[in-house]
Amino acid sequence: MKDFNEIISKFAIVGTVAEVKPLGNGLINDTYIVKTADDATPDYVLQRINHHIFTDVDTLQHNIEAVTTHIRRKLEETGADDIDRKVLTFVKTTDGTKTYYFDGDSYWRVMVFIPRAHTFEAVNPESSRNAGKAFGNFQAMLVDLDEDLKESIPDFHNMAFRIKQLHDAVDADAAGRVAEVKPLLDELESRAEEMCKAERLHREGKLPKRICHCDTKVNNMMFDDNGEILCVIDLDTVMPSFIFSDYGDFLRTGANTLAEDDPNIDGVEFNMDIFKAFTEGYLSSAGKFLMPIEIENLPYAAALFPYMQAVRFLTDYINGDTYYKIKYPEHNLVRTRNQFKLLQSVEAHTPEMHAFISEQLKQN
Ligand code: GN1
Ligand code: MG
Repeated sequence: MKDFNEIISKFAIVGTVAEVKPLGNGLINDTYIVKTADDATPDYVLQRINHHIFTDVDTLQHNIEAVTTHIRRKLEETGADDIDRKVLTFVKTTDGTKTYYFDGDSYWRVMVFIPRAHTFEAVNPESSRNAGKAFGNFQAMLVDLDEDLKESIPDFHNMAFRIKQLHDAVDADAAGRVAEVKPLLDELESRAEEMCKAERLHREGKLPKRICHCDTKVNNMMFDDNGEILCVIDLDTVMPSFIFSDYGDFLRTGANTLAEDDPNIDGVEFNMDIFKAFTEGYLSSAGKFLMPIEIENLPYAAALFPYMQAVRFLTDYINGDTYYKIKYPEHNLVRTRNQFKLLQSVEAHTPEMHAFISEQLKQN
């Protein structure tokens, strides 16, 4: 067990640490809440950054600082209230130079805990509409960020790259699991070319990259007591990407009738009420900067993310579970089947999605 007090003492926090406890259920970093003794001082969130995944922590924290500073300035300009609950605040080290600390083994960072805020694992149509508005607004605020952010994980949402990783895993067959998953592999393979459409359009100069969140899972949003969105959290993957990343990854988690690892595969469906509410919210704030080609391809984005996640989970299963935290040996396989079923349901609803979006555009 790490000496948390020692680590926290490297950061310029105010107050005395009373208690440190695990927080949340991310699959990548380790997160703790740091409670301070006095009600007058804020509590904090301490995170050990997974530097096997985020190998360039300096770039990572640079991106996060650039984005949070820019958003804070935007909120100030528009006269927003309660700004400290609407954007994350990272605490500098005591020498004032960095927002992370390396203890010789692990990288740590500290942010101010946002009080009276909640995260959820599931959403309803109303919270989805708010979420759509919030993620659209997040992208809109960053449209004029005057800096080229680097990718904190190179090729993170590059579908062609993810397929190549799957192929490499199959060739190595490190855990001897390939034979067992052959039918799934065939299903994924048959869609590979179609799913690389975004990269193709980008190469042809038709589709831009913009700064996106790239992990818009439902539980990466903070809601206040009234169900309104406060802010978007978990900014590790903020980087240039296609807007499909944020739109698609929200629906992948929010519109799934079950959790992404629920083994009841038959119960997995794409919830069109969530789709409609989220899309309405998203277009209301992002519609003003989106290009027609981005809007036309929103249904493609809804399919792309369950597909990409199925490819990533299956790759990890074949590799012998080296990336995602698992709770039991078949966990990544269950996740893959779940995401594949979601994809099939998205495919069945695609014409309906196009029709809904056309209707929305006529009304706006
Ligand atoms: C990871 O850390 P967490 O749970 O927010 C992953 C996402 C996946 C997600 C699947 C850096 O996110 O890309 O969509 O798990 N993040 C990284 O649940 O790989
Ligand atoms: Mg998370």
